[in-house]
Amino acid sequence: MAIERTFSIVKPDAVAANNIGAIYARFESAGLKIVASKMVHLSREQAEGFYAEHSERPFFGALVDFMTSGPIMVQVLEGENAILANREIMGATNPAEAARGTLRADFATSIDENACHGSDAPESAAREISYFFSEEEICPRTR
Ligand code: IDP
Repeated sequence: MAIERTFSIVKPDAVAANNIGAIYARFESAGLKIVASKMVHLSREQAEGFYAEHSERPFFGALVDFMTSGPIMVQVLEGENAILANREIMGATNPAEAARGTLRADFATSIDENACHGSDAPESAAREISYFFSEEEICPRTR
């Protein structure tokens, strides 16, 4: 199986609810390794750039408001099929549709405030990782 890297965010709602550790525990217990991590408070420009593909959607303004409402944790996860594995750990975008035991079922309150982000493909993972991290900030495990 392929070892991949994916990009992940613990969104402002989940940071505010003190769920950083609970969410990181889900990644680690699923075998994903955190190889880079930091807390940031996005500017509007950073949030708009990150979600540029959604700029024409009706919810774009609310999404930027939410993503700049408080600090977030950004992290790079590494492991076998990490992109799909993380999407499965997260669950569906709308927590009302998310499978039991997923992050969004357990920690999200609405589609607008849905606790976490995870890249959906290798191309977006590479782009999103480089949006937040330099190569020097990523620390592959040596033991
Ligand atoms: P994803 O986060 O599961 O990959 P995307 O479709 O890429 O979902 O949407 C990005 C984010 O935009 C979602 O996580 C959610 O916060 C927000 N979003 C998506 N669709 C809607 C919607 O219909 N109403 C409100 N917010 C939405």
